[in-house]
Amino acid sequence: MALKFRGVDFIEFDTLLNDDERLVRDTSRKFIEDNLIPIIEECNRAGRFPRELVKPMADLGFFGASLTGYGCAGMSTVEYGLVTQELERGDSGVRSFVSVQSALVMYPIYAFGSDEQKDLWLPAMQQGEKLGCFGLTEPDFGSNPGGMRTRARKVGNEYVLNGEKMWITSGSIADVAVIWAKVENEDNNIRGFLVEANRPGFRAFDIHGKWSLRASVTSGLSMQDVHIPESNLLPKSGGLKSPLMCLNQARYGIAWGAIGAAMSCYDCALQYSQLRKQFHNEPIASRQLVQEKLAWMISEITKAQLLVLQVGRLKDQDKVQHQHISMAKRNNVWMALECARLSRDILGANGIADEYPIMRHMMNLESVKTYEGTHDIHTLIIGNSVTGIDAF
Ligand code: TGC
Ligand code: FAD
Repeated sequence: MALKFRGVDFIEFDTLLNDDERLVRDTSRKFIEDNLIPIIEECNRAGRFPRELVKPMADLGFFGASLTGYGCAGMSTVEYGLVTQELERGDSGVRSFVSVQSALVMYPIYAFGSDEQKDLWLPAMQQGEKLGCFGLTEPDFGSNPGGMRTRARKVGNEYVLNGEKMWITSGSIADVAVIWAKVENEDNNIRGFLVEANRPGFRAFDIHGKWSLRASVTSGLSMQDVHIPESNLLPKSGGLKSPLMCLNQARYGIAWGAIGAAMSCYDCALQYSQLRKQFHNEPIASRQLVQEKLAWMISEITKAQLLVLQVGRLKDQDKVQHQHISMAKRNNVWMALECARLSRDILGANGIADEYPIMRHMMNLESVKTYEGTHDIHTLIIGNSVTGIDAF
């Protein structure tokens, strides 16, 4: 039984949005409803990224949406957040693709790149003609990227890169990878490099057997004596702070995206509970235990909306701090995962079938809880912020 999404707004949250924000949200919602919802279960089963959506998403301005110039849409950060909310209501994997292209590849080129790099890559990436990936995590360094082993050595007017990156979204479909490496002859300073996928010695291989983010490509990257010209160094990058600045952009989008996944689960469970009858021929929605689950979900979704909207408003005013974003990512992804579990429960056995979106969201959210800083790493970031004590 297909249940059509009806939107979720308990406290007239929409009145906190301006006309432009509502327009962006509604346009994104319609796009997802018309183009992603009809194919996502097939993509999830097949483990297929819906590449056919790249061009239409580019046409709607989804890539580099909050950047200005280079053909980018120049959206406010709240508008960009509403786009990611709608994308993730469709599927976390498709939102992941957009997050990486926008926040983790276009943003570092925009923030740390030379004019030549920006002119070369940003318009093509905005158009979806070129795709990117972001290589920070390594097989032995996930939560602690500062320990990375990937090295760059300056030799004449080139850099030579060696190392391994792991769990890289869009790795094998990317035309260019933003690779973070320690520069040996620069005191092991962490710098960002643009590595084109066709460079000799660069290899991307897909990670198979995922139970999560099946509609997204996840890869490992191997670099063996990859020579790149010095013009491929992101000149304004330097230190671990640079990749962490990119993560702030992406974590913010995830905090909105998770609300989308939660809305999808909640609205499905609510509609189902009103239709499903057990005992006395009455809907399960009439039972207190079911209502408690629905009340918990709508309360948490509403609190998550208010939290991320405030973080977005601060970001638009250039007042946001990274611990604010950590709180929104941590809370909203946890909240969404709990909503997925409660919604699955309300659907009983039907909850495990991919006729409904819930189990797919639940599996996806397990990755979302881990990537971009695990739930517990964000706990420690907030703990550090309030106590001043580093407990990593
Ligand atoms: P630490 O000494 O604390 O920090 C190093 C420097 O960075 C500054 N800093 C930040 N700056 C901007 N934004 C942030 N969020 C920042 N966090 C810290 C810090 O002030 C310091 O600056 P300075 O000037 O003193 O040098 O570094 P640490 O090595 O102790 O690590 C701290 C920690 C745990 C917070 C950090 O390493 C971390 O966040 N770990 C989690 C790793 C992570 O999130 N990886 C994500 C990989 S990408 C990904 O998952 C993409 S999934 C995409 C998708 O498919 O959607
Ligand atoms: P670990 O760091 O080994 O952590 C394992 C457990 O230990 C976690 O529960 C963690 O919270 C806990 N832990 C670690 N340190 C501490 C501590 N000090 N105190 C308490 N607990 C601790 N990375 C990229 O660079 N680019 C990408 O595009 C990308 N895409 C991804 C896509 C997917 C589908 C997934 C699953 C991951 C992706 N990642 C990517 C990697 C992701 O960022 C890492 O998985 C994440 O940072 C956690 O690292 P880890 O998996 O090595 O776990």
